Amino acid sequence: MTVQEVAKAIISAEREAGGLMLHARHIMAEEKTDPRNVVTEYDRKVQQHMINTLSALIPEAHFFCEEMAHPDSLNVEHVFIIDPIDGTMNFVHGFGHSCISCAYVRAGVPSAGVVYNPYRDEMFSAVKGEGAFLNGRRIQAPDLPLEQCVTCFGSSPYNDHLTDKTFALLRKAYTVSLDIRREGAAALDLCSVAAGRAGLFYELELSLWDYAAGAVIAEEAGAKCFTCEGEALPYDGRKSSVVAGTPQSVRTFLSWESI
Ligand code: LIP
Repeated sequence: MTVQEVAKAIISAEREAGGLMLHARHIMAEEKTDPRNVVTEYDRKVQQHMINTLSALIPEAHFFCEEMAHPDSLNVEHVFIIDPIDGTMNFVHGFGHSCISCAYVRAGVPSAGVVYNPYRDEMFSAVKGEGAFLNGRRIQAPDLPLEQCVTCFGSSPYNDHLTDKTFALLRKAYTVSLDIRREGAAALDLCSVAAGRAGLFYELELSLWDYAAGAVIAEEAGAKCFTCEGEALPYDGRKSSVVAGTPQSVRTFLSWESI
C-alpha cells in the first residue's frame, strides 16, 4: 500500500463523511471539559466512519482521534491522526466553517495530510515530498512579508492562562499585517496558509489532531511550521503551540516571541 494510495482512501472517506456534516439536523452540543469544549453526535459519527473505512484498508493501523477516550499508541508502523470535526464550535453554531482532518504517519514520519471543508467542497491534500493540492490543483504559499499578508490566529479557548499572551501577539500582528482573522478551525487556518490566503497562523496550544494534517499540507506548499518557540512540531501526542506561515512572516513572528 503506497502513501499515495492511502491518501486517496482518506480523501474518499472524508468526502463521504462530509455528507454527515452537511445533512446534520438538531445539532446538540455536549460539554466535555467546559462550555467552550464541546462534542456532538456528528463528531462521533464522522470519527467512526473514518476508523471503519481506514481500518478496512490497513487492519493493523492505530488511530489517534480527538473523540476517542483512549487514543491508540503512536509508536507503530501505521497511524491515522484524526480530528473528525475541526471547528466544532463553528459546527454547533452554524458558521459553515469546519472540516475533517486526517494525517497518516508511516514509521513515525508524517507522510500525508488531508483536510476537507464540505461547506465549500474544498479538499486540501498533500503527500510528503509531492506538493500540496486544493481539489487536485497545486497550491503554493508565496514567500511574502507579513506586511503583505492576512494573519489568522486561534484563541486557545480552553486555556484562559494563554489569553493575555495570545492577544498581545495579536496586537503586534494586527499592527504589521493587512488584517486579522479568527476563523475557528486550526486545520483550515493551516490550509489557508498553504493556499496563500493567509500569510501567518498561530495558536498557543493545540492538540496533535488539530494540526497534524494541516502542517503536512502547509509545509508541502512551501510554508514553514514550528512551535511558537521555533522548534519542530511534535508528533508524539503532546499538545503544542503552532506558528505557520510564509518564511518571512514566521521569522517576524518568532522575533516577537524572543522579546
Ligand atoms: C478547535 C481548533 C481551534 C481551537 C479550539 C479547538 P476542535 O478544534 O480548531 O483552532 O482554537 O480550541 O481546539 O475542538 O473544534 O476540534
